[in-house]
Amino acid sequence: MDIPPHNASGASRSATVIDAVVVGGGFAGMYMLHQLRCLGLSTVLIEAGSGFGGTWFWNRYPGARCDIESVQYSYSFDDAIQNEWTWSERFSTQPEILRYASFVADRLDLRRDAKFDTRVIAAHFDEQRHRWLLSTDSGDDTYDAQYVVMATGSISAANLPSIEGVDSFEGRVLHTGSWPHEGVDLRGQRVGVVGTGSSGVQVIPTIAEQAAHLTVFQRTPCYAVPARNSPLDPEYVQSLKKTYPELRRLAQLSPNGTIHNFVDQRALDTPPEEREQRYEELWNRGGTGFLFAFSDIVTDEHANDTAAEFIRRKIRHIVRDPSVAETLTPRDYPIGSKRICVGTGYYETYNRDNVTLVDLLESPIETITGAGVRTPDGDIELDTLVFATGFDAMTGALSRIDIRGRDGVELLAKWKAGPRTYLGIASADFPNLFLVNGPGSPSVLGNVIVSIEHHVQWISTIIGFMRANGFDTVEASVEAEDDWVDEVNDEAEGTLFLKANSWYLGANVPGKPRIFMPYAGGFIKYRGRCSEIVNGGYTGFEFDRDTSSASYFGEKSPSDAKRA
Ligand code: NA7
Repeated sequence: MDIPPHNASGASRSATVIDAVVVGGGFAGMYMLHQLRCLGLSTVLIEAGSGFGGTWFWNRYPGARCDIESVQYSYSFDDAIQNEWTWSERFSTQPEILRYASFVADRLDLRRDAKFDTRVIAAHFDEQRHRWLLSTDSGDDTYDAQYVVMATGSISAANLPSIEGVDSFEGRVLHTGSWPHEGVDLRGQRVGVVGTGSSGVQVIPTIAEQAAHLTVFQRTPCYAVPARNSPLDPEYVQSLKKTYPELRRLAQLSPNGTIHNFVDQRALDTPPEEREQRYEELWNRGGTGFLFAFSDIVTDEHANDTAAEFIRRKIRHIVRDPSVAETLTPRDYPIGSKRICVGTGYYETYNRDNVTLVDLLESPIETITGAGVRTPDGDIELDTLVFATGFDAMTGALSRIDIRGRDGVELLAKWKAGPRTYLGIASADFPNLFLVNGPGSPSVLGNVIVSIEHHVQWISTIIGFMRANGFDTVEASVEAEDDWVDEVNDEAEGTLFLKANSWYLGANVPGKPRIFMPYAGGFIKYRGRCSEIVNGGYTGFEFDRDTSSASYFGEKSPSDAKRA
C-alpha cells in the first residue's frame, strides 16, 4: 500500500501532524484518548464505526448482553463517572452499554478528537523521522504521529466461514458481530443460525421467539449456564456504589479481574453431595461464577469433569427429546477451556416446536443454495441465515491493517507463525506502537475492562516517562520478546485451555497457527510482572535517546532505564 509522498522535511504533504493516534473507539480507545490528552499530547482517535462503543457498537443482534455483571464491567478510573452512572440490570444489554459509552464520551468530551466512519488501513514507521504515517480509507485523511496505540479490540474482526454457495443464497445473510443498526424483523421467517458459542447462545432463544421456524446448525455443543438476569434495585445500586472502592480493589487482586474468586476448596476433596449442592447453588445464582465453585475445576481434568457432568445432567433434565439433549451435550473438551456461555432459556429453546437442531458433525453443510442450506439429510429452506460464528480473535483486527515497522518489517509476516509481543503491549521492530490487550496479555480471559484500564495506564506511564526523559522512541527488545513468548507458552502449558478447539488458540479460523494467545497466568500475576518490569527500569524495553534530564526512578539516571 502506498503512503502519501513526503516533503523536504519528511512530513507527508497532506498528513495531519499530531502526537498520537489511537486506533479504535471501544472502551480501550476511549480511555486511551482521555489519558493521552491528560498527558498533554495532541491526539486523534480513529474509528471505523460512526460512534463509540467498539464491540458493543457492532454486536447489535437481538439478545446481546454482557456476560460479566454490569457493575463490574465498567470503568473504575473516574469516581464521578462510576457514581453518576446507574446500571439497570444485573447483566446489561448491548443498548445500555452503548448508552454508557456515549455517557462517558460526553463526560470526558471525547468527541472533539474522534474521527468516525474512518478505517485505518496502513501504519508505516518512518525510520528517519521516528514517526508513524497512517493512511485511512478516507483517501487524503492521513496522519503523521509519534505514537500509535492500537485499541482495535480482541473480538472485533468477524469470522465469516467460506461455505460454498453462500453468495448464491437469495435470502439475507447476517453476522451477529456486524448486525444491521436499524434492526431486523424476523417475524414469520424461516431462520437458520450457524454457531452455538456465546453469541449463538444469546441470539438463538431470542430469534426462536420471533421466527416462524428456527434451525440451529451446531458444530460443537457448548456449556451454557443460566444468566439469571434481573433488574437492579436502585436502592441496592446506591448501596453498592458505596462499596465501589473495595469492589475495584478485589478485582485488581483477582486472577480474572472480577470479584469472583475460587473458593479455597477442591472439588475432588469434597463429598459428592456437598459438591452437587454447591454446583446447584451456583447454577441457581447464574453467571460465569459457576466456574469458581472449586479451586481445581480449571486445573484438574477429573475435578473439571464433575462440573461438566453437572451441566450434562442439567441438559438431560431440561431438554425433553433425549436425542436432541444428547446432541447438545458437550463431551469432548473441559468446561471453561472455551469461554463458558451465559444465556437465558438456551437449552429450554430446544423444547419449542418451531426449533430444529442440526448436528453438523453428523450432517455437515454441503452447500448453500439459493433457497437455503443443503445437508446430506436434505435441503432446509431459509429466508435468513445468521452466522454466529465468532471472530478472528486477538490478531484479526491488527492483521487487517498494513502495519510496517523498522526496515519495512510487516507485522503480519512477523506474526505468521503466531503473535510475538512483549507483555501483549509492544512488539520488537515496531517502536512507539502500543497494543491495548494484545496477544500475550490476559485480556479476554477475564473482565476485559479491568485489563483495558491496566494497559491504558501502563502505556500512559511509559509515554510520560519518555517525555520526562526526552526519549524519542521505545521498543521491546527481541530478547525480552522471545522470553515473554516463552513465558506465555509456559503459562498455558499443562492447562485445560489446550484441550479445546477455541478461538483463544485460533482454532476457529482455518489456516491460523494454533497458538494459545492470551497470558494464562492470571491478571494479578500479570500485573505483578508488568510492575516488576517498570520497577526494574523498564526491563526489556529500549529507549532510543538518552538525556541528562531527571529520571523517573529517583537516583537512577535515564541510562539506567535504557535496558535491553
Ligand atoms: P465463538 O465463541 O467463537 O463461537 C462461534 C460458534 O460458531 C462456535 O459454535 C463455532 O463452532 C461455530 N462455528 C465457527 N465456524 C464455523 C463453521 N465454519 N461451521 C459451523 N460452525 C462454525 O464466537 P461468539 O461470537 O459466540 O463469541 C465470541 C466471544 O464474544 C465470546 O467468547 C465472548 O467473549 C464474547 P466451534 O466451536 O468452532 O466448533
